[in-house]
Amino acid sequence: MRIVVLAGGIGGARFLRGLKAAAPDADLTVIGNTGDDIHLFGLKVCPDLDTVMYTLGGGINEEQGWGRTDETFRVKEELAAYGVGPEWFGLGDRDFATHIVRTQMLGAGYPLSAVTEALCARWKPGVRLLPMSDDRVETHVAIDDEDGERKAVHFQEYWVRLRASVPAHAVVPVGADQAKPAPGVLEAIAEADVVLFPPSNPVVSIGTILAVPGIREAIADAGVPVVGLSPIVGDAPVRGMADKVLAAVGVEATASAVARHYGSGLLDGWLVDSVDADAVAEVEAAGIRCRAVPLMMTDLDATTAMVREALAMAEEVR
Ligand code: GDP
Ligand code: FO1
Ligand code: CA
Repeated sequence: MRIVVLAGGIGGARFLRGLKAAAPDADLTVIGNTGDDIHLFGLKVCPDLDTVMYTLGGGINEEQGWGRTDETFRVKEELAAYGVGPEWFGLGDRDFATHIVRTQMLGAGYPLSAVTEALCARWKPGVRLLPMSDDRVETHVAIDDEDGERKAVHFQEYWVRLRASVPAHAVVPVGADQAKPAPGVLEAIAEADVVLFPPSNPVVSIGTILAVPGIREAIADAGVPVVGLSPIVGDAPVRGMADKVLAAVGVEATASAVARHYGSGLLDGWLVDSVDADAVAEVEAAGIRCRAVPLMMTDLDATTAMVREALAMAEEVR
């Protein structure tokens, strides 16, 4: 079975661990979000691609969910001693090596998709990890600064420095409208038997991938089951601040509103957590098959069970 998964960082990566366990013989292609990418100290950092790669390859800091295990911050300290920031973004020494290799290869002319493949040759994530695009896309967030002036900041500045503590007026994947899907993306979708949306952020992870022209259309045209899982449980994100960016696109932070935001033109099936059983009827009324099951990825067994429910729903709607 060929399965395509659209993934952000932590939510996507943890889901993929369960998918590998639930479908060990499946051919898995992951289309990763690159809208979170940022250039720092002259280096290209791809947080969501790296989170998937490190998580599936055994190099992730488990507690944090991003960055490397056994990490040190000597380089960051030395940069700070020169007064060179930003200090609010924690790039560790081991992680730096990834960004150096990536930036060197990009400078030599390799596209991001080829660079990602080369990095994965070390980490062997057990999936084919494709960036959504080789073209530069950077998510920016419109906020009001201290003087009440509207300005745009990079998504990482909004998320990591500001901790989404101020309202997001708009979320813009800058460059997405001109971006082309990376080589292999549209082909993988066209050849897929199932497309899954893990409980990744619907706006800044999956929404950004869908904003690359051609990807949404390819999924809708593939004629295969498209099944998603809610990142919102009990009217709040399980982790992070997805409610803040959902508000920016006018979507309530509920499991039902997120499903209706994707819409029946895209989604065939949707899983909500057991605590959100009330949402099932509303989602089904919108033309999307829905069921309430445990959706907390507390350990691999729970995650695997959750993935099995998603695959079962795919068969039901096929
Ligand atoms: P990011 O790029 O690191 O923010 O990760 P993703 O976009 O892939 O996923 C983030 C989303 O995962 C958040 O909105 C969380 O609510 C959701 N999430 C994290 N852990 C869980 C979980 O155990 N269950 C569910 N249902 N959602 C989760
Ligand atoms: N997230 C943080 O909250 N603080 C950090 O300092 C931070 C550093 C960082 C470095 C590399 C990397 O791959 C990811 C990193 N993240 C950090 C996570 C990441 O930027 C965000 O959680 C996601 O992009 C949000 O979707
Ligand atoms: Ca992300």
